[in-house]
Amino acid sequence: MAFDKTIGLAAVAICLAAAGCSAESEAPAASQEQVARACSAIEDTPVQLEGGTFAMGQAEVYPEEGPVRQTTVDAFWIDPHEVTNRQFAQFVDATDYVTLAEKPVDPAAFGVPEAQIPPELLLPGSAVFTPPERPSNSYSDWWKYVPGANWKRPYGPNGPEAKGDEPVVHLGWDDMQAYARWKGGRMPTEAEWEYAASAGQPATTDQPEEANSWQGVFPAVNQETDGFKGIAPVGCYAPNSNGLYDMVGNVWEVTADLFRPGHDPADTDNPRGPSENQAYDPLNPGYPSRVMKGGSYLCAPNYCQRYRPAARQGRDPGMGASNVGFRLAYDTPPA
Ligand SMILES: [Ca+2]
Ligand SMILES: [Ca+2]
Repeated sequence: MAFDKTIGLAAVAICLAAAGCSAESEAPAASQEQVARACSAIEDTPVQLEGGTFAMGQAEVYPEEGPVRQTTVDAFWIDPHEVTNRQFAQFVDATDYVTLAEKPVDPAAFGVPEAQIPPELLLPGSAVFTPPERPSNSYSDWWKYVPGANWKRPYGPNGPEAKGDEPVVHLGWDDMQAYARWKGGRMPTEAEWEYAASAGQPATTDQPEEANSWQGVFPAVNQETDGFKGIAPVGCYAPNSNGLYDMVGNVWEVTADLFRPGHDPADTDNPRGPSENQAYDPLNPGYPSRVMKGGSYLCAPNYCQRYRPAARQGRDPGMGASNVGFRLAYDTPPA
């Protein structure tokens, strides 16, 4: 299945409803009140997980996360951390690959006459979190389509370059697939990802201390008591008992499964999500959204309590964002 660079309706609304599209966005600055974090260099070697059965899903938080059902996954390997800019650069150096965000947008993707599309929306770019000055409950107030934003320049053309040890962002589904093929891996299923992230621990609604999330009232007040206002390098927080870093928080991680609100209670043996016909993302209707997991540095108690293994949302395959990344799974021991 191949997707052109499509921009979902939700993403279009982001830009049309916002004050406009900006040429750059705010790069998170260090705070004097930051908690110093000891970020350790982590091996890239994937971790082997035994198969097992676990309680997948979570009840009584968000309706799309239930029902809870005992789910079995076979053994697999998984990356110990989110794919980093350093790793993605190795792929690009070897293949000259050009990501979706670095290409002009096809006007046909909008589904409206081209004359109605602001020209800047057709420039290469991506969705960047840009904190509003005032409290707001509308995501169009903090997401902006920024021409020139891509994995190399996560905050736009005038922002800092991507740092090698931070997770790669602003990738579309095809970009992630291309990297996976080159690397000899694949996207994890949602069940594999959640099994790896939950690591045998019971579900909780507590905001985790060992994860990069948001402290304060989102989107206006970021207390950053966890040490990072924006993306953190991988490995700044303690790993889970599977030896996996930043499963929860830092950046959302796209999985192989198509999205549909809620789990199929009968699909419990190595589930792979709904078929294309059954998939449906209410936030992005008409597009084959993929499930992304674990929340990001933007998840706060007052807005997005998705700093949990069971947390899931749909992700438009045609456009990345500044808080969405991925990691790979493998069926055989990686070279
Ligand atoms: Ca944070
Ligand atoms: Ca993550």
